[in-house]
Amino acid sequence: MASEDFDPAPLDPQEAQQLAASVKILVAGGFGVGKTTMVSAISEIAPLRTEELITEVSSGVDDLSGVESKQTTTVALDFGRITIDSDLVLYLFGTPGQDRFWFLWDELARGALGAVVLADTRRLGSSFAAVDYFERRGLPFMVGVNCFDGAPRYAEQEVREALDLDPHTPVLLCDARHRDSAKNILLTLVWHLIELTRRKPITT
Ligand SMILES: Nc1nc2c(ncn2[C@@H]2O[C@H](COP(=O)(O)OP(=O)(O)OP(=O)(O)O)[C@@H](O)[C@H]2O)c(=O)[nH]1
Ligand SMILES: [Mg+2]
Repeated sequence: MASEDFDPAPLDPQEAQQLAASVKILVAGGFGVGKTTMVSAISEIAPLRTEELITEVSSGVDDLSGVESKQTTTVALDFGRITIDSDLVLYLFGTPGQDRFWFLWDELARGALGAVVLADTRRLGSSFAAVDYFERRGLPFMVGVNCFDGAPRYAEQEVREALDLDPHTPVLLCDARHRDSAKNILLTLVWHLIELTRRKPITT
């Protein structure tokens, strides 16, 4: 979805009331795709980070190819918060990216309404597992293609095909370092959740 196509219909009062909530959102994706960077860029509170130095212990255990210059990695989670408006506050939980921390994902995903899967075009495959995880769990998600400097640029459709995404799954290019770009990603996810609710209303 190109950002210029992003023109959702306004919420009716009932929808606004349904959404008057604190919403838990996961920021997921492969190792080093920019999850911690995005949560930090957008959080209005000092983000909680659990970064540890990547040591020799990692070599042979974690796949550092393509991100050899990376010095720290998330070992538990990132946490941040953003107020979209008076009715909607998003609580952001960034997942750890390395395979050995997969066991934390189920706990982190509990209660989440949706997810952003970040992808790096130099290593798209590193985000397959996250796409697969949310598809299997039935948790709505969108893909944010984090445009690293010097990384190949692909059209949205090419990324969609490479990740074998459902046609309704939004795909948006972004720069995880920039607040406005990160906010655009989250707003796109929120509108995606609203669209899904419109197709299949929440029953209480
Ligand atoms: N050029 C550029 N660098 C970025 C971007 N996003 C993140 N980085 C850098 O890439 C590195 C990795 O970012 P992180 O935010 O730690 O990635 P992560 O996905 O949280 O990594 P793990 O938690 O280890 O899986 C950091 O050094 C960032 O400064 C980007 O959009 N462009
Ligand atoms: Mg991280």
